[in-house]
Amino acid sequence: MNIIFYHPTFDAKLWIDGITKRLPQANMRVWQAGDDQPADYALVWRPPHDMLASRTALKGIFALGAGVDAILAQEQHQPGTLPAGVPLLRLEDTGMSLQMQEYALAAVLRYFRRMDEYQLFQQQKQWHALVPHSRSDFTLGVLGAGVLGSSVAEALAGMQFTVRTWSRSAKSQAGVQSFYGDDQLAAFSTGCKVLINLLPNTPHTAGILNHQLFTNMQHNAYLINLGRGGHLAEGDLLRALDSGQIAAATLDVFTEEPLPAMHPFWSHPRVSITPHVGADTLPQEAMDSIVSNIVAIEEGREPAGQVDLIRGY
Ligand code: NDP
Ligand code: OXD
Repeated sequence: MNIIFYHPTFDAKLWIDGITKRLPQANMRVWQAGDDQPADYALVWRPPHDMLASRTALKGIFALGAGVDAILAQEQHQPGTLPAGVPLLRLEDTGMSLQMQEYALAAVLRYFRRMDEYQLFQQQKQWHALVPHSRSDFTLGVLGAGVLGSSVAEALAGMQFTVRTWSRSAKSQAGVQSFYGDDQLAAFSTGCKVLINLLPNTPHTAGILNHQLFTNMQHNAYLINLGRGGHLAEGDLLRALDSGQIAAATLDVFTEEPLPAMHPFWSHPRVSITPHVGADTLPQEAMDSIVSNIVAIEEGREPAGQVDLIRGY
């Protein structure tokens, strides 16, 4: 079995050693330009067009992350990036859910307990107690109720917050109110104090964090974007921060990464930035999952995490 690997930053040796330890029959190599030798599987992140273009004999392409918007966008611009008929598989959880729960809880509790405001008071040497937020007014909305969104909703509901999710299909999750479909987006967002975005970036969801959505929320609401930069209408957020519609935002993902030095988000006093670290790909967990999927394919079973190319996630 031949496996090719391409990732712009990951430690290739760690991945080759890890996969071949789990699958001793595998012969794995880093793909280099010009390599057109046979391969059965590919493990990739933002692969060069030439890597996969003519490889219709592949049995699976494994994206080394949860979101597949970059590789699908590449396919749009350079058709053939993904060879026809080859399944594209993504990472489902593999240790990302817990990281997302940590991030979302940290950001929500910082706003709920007004830590961001006390931080500013400290800079001014102000000893001033604010009125605590009330849980009953602090409705949390999670956009996306998939692997990561549902896990975040569960953690927040476990902290006794009122939690809603929004997805394409209806969900049934203890302690969480499910809204679904375009028709219910307004009802979902109306009255939310915090929105946490964990949608995949697709043509349908791009730009969804916009003026209309912000005005449905409570005044002085909070935004936490953990999905993709393409979900956010940046100008709308800056205007909503100016008007007080949005009190503060925590942003982990951006249209252009790294965020350019001149971008107004960097110096905005009510924008908190992290460098796309909501949930990292954990190599050992990811390798376990990829190898069990390869074994499934080899044994003729359905692998997990298959991307629906039409839906875009
Ligand atoms: P899933 O595919 O498991 O979940 C996606 C969810 O979004 C599903 O609930 C789906 O609805 C919903 N959804 C998709 N399209 C629509 C739509 N048009 N209208 C309403 N709901 C929609 O993905 P994951 O939870 O694994 O990951 C979500 C995203 O998180 C990734 O795509 C990636 O962009 C981002 N991410 C960010 C990271 C970071 O470090 N910041 C790390 C990892 C991921 P339904 O369930 O009905 O299909
Ligand atoms: C991912 C990401 O999709 O890193 O895994 O954002």
